[in-house]
Amino acid sequence: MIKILLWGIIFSSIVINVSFAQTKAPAPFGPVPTENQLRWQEMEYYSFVHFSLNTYTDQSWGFGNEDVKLFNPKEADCRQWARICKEAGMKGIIITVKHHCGFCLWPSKYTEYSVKNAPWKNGKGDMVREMSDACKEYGLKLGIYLSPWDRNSKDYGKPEYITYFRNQLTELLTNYGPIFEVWFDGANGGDGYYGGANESRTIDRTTYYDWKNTYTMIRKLQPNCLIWNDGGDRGDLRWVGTEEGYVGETNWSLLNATGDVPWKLLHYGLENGNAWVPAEVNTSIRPEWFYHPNEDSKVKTVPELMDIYYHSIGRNGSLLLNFPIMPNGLIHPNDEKAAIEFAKVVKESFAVNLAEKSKAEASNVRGNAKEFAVAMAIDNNKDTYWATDDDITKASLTIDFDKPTLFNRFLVQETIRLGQRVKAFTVEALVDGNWKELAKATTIGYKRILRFPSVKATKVRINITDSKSCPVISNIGIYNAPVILNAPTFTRNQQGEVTLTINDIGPIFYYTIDGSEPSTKSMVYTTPFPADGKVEVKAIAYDPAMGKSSPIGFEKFDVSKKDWKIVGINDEKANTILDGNTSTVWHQGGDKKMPIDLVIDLGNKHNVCGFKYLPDQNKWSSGIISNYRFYISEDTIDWKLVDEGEFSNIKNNPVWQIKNFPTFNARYIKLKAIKNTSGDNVAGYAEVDVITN
Ligand code: FUL
Repeated sequence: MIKILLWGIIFSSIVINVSFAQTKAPAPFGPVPTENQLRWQEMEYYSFVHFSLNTYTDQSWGFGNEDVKLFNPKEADCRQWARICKEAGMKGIIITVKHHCGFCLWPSKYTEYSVKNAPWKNGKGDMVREMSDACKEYGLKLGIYLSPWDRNSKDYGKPEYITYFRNQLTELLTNYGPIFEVWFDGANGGDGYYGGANESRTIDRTTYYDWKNTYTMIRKLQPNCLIWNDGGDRGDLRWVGTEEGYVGETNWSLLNATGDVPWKLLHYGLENGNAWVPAEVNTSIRPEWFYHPNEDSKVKTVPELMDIYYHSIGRNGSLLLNFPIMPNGLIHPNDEKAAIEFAKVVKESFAVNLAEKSKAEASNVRGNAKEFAVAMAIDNNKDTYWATDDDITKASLTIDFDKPTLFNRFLVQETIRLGQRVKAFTVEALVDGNWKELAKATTIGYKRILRFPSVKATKVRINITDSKSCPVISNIGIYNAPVILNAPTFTRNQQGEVTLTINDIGPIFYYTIDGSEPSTKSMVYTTPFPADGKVEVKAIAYDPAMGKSSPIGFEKFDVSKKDWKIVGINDEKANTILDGNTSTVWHQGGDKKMPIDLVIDLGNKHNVCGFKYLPDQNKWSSGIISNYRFYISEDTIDWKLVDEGEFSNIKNNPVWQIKNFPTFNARYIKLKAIKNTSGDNVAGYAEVDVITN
C-alpha cells in the first residue's frame, strides 16, 4: 500500500512537471513590438489633415515664398475636423503643422513665416492649439507632421537649420500635450525660396539631419511618441512605398535596424529582420493631399475606401487617411459623407462574429492546457490566445457552426506581443460534406482579413501550413459582410468611344451622357458607345438580385481628340498618349537631351485654359516629368509660354497633374519636359489632355 502510494506520488509529480513545462506560455520569438508600438497598432485607423498656404494657391508643394497674408480661414473649426474623425471611427489626427513650404500653423518663436503674421484671427491664432483642444474634447490623439525640408528657411542645407528644426520640434512637443506620432516626410525636391536665395539645395539624407540626436530629444520630451520617418534613420514605423493606400499581401512587421530600405522592404517588410518596424498605410480621401476645388467630384467612393481598408488594416497595417482642408478652414461635405458612410460599412461588415462562442477544436493545444485552448481565440478577449506546443509549426483550428452558415470574410490575429510567426495559411470550408479551399495567404501579424465570394458552409478551418515557431493566435472572426458594388469608371478612346470598366461580376450598368443622374431607367450599357466632344458621362452598377446600386461613377471629357496628331514624331506608339488608356505609355528620349518637347496638333483652334498630364503609373520607370513649361501656338512658328512649374510629389502620387492658366486661342500645344524624377533624359507620357472653355 505504502509502495503504491509512493509510486502514486512519484508519478503524479512527473505528470505535474511535464504539464507545468508544457503549459508555460510560449517564449517571444524574434523581435517584438514596444509598448508604444502595441498601443499604436491597436489604434488601427487615424487621420491626416493637410492644411497650409498650398490650400490657397492650389499647389501640392509650396515654393516657400507664398504670401502669409493668404492664410485666412474665416470659418476654421478644428472641432469640425475632430467630430468628423470621431464619427468616422478614427482614433487620432496628424496635422501638417509645417509642410515643405515652411509656413507654420503655430506661432513659432523661431520664424516670421507663420500664423502670427497672417490675417487669420489678426495674427493671434494658433491652429495647433485649436487642434490639440479639439482632439482632447473628442477623445482623439494628436500627431504632428513637421516637414524636415523647408523651402522658406534661409538656413536650409546649413547646420544652423538643424538647430531651427529642433527648436520648432521642442515647441511642438512641449506646448501641446501628449503627441502620439511625429511624421518626418522625406521629400526633397531641391529648389526653393530659401530666404530669397531662390536656388536649388541638395542635402545628404543620410547625414544632414543627424536624426540620432533628434530622436533622443523626442524620446526625452515625449516618451510615448512614435517616430515615422521615411527619409532617415529607422523610426518606429515604416512607410509602405506608395501613397495609393495598400501594403503588400505579405507584410512582415520587421526590417533590419540599419541599412537601406528599398521599395520591396517598405512594401513587404523583411521576414528575418532584426527590428520591429510595422507598416503605416497613408493615403488621401482625394487624389491629392491638399485641397483642390477640381477634386470635389473625385472623393474616393465607399467601395474604394473599403478596398483600402482591406489592403491596409486587413493586411497587418494601420490606415492613415487624409482630409484636405478647404480655404475656409473646413472639411468638404463630400469628404465627410464618404468617411462616415465608409465607417458605417466597416461597422456593418464586422458586426456579428459568426465564430464567437461556436464549437471549435484544434489539431494541437499547448500542453492540452485550458489557458491555450481554442476557445481563447474566439472569446473576444485580445489578451488570451490559442497556442500549440513548441515543436508544432503546422496546425489547424476548426470552427463548427452546427448548421449551414453564409459568410464571406475571415479575420485572424496573432498575439504580436510574442512576435510575428505565421508564414503561410489556408482557409477551407465544409460545403455539402466536402472541404473546399476559400483562400490561401502568407503572413498574419496583428490582423489579417481575407475576402472571398459568399459561401454557405457548416464548418470553417484555418490551416497554418508554415510558421517560424509555434503559432499563437489571439483572435479569429468569421463575418458575412454586406456586398457593395463598385462605381463604374470610364475611358474614352481617340475615336470618342466610351468604355465602362467594372470590377464586379453580375450587375447591369445604366448610364447618361447629358449630366443627369443615372437610374435603372437610363440607357443600359452593353458595348462601348460614342460620346465625343465635351460631355459628362455618369453611370451606376445595379445588382437586380440584391436590388442595390453602386455609387455614381462619373467623368467629364473635354474636346474631341479625333483630329489630334503628335507632330514631328515618327513612331506609331506615340499615339498611345491620346488613346485614353492610362496603362499604355510612350517614352521619348535616349537620343535627346532634356529639355524634351512634345508637340500636339489639336486639328482645330480651341480656347485652351489648362492642360492635364498623366505620368507613367509605374513610379520606377524613368520619364516621370517633374518640371515643365507649357506653350501654345497658332502655327508652330510663334510659341507663347503660358505656364511653367513643377509637378510636385508626382513620383509618390502619380495622379493626373492638372494645370490651369488664362484662356488662349490655339491650335498647337507644346509640353516641354525640363527635368524628370530620375534625373535622366527620358520623357514619358501615359496621357496628355487639354482643358478648354
Ligand atoms: C508626401 C509629401 O510630399 C506630400 O505633399 C504629402 O504631405 C504626403 C503625405 O507626403 O511625400
